Amino acid sequence: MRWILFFGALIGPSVYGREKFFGDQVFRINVRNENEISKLSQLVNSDNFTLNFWKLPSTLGDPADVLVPAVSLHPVKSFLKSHSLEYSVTIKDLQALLDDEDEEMQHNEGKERSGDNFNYGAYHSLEAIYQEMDSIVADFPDFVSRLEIGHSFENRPLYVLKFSTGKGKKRPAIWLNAGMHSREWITQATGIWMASKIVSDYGKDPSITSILEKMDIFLLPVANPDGYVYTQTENRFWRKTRSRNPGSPCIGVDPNRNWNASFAGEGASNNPCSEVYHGPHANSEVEVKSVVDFIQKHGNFKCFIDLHSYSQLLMYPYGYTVHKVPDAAELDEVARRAAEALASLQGTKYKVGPTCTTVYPASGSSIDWAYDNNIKYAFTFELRDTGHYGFLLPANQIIPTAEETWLGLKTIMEHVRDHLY
Ligand code: INF
Ligand code: ZN
Repeated sequence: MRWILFFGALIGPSVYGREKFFGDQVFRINVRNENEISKLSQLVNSDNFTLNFWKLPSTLGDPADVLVPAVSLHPVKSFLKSHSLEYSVTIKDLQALLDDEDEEMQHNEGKERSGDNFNYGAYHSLEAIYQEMDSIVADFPDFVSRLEIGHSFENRPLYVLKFSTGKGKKRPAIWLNAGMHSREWITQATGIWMASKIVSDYGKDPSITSILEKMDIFLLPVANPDGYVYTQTENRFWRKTRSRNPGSPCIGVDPNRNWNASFAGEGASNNPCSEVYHGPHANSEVEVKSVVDFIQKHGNFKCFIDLHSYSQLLMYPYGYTVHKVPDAAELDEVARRAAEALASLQGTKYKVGPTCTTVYPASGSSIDWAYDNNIKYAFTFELRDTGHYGFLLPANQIIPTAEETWLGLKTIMEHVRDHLY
């Protein structure tokens, strides 16, 4: 059922205006060696195919996932064949998956408009997520507060939930970040689910209770609100911010290359049209600068967790160099225990390691900045799945994903609680 035009006015989010992907497919391209990676980079850089890479090949040899527009299917296939690059089609009908997702969202928003409670097993508009944040604060006023740490480029508020039992005392703190890459919808959904999990389990789950007796938790469920709205109204696969790049028709900066950690180093691009464009200078993106300023002003953060999707990875610094961080052994040990805890629920397997050798070099990333600014326990989760649905993870996997991720997160937060420095 599609939204119908009443007297010219859309009665729901303008999904009608959203870009269509009829006939588009997603290819998984296997790269086995340097030579094949360099062949693939020809494909990446050739603008006559207008490809959108969902996942770049990793140092470990994991394949690349690329959205191939219908018009490019034939020429890309012949390119791959002529370069004897192996590939498979992981999503045969992208628009069909998008239609299913739209259908589900409209159906759910209709139910909520008629008074149903917030459905944590569904994807939501930015407004609905912000409303749910407010109702959590309203239900637990002396435990949860809402902070506005700044505004996005298009002037949307950046709302953070602060969970504190310390009666205003500044305790060592944990930062939970989600939705920095707007198309990674499972992360915003997991973020708001975690808010509800914390308030429902405090006082019942001894682990979260003990963590909150010693530390404060700050949660930013939608770190890139402009991008998130854009994925709902214009292009579902938008990754970056929506800032304007003077002198370029291309919009946005990759917020995970904009942090002041080997800024503009390897694994970032100076081309505003690139999905990994680092921006004109570190913290150029107000969405990044707002988090940096808040954390620096607070001065007592010990843990920074950044939720991304997809690939099922749990990574720690560095992305900007192959050199190990001084605390590599400890971070690796904690991450492996966290991945085990995560897998204990439904067997979901995560790979663990430093960003640079687990995926690829990446400068200017959030966790590298955190680590180099004395926030020792810095991790990135790449949530479900490993490419079957990719960014279009069905809503029925939201709660199972959030539940398992929570076990991994608690493992990390318990370690931080017991190893304050
Ligand atoms: N992560 C990749 C990225 O290109 C890999 C990564 C993770 C780099 C963590 C640096 C730090 O940013 C995602 N995942 O985009 O969605
Ligand atoms: Zn991401």
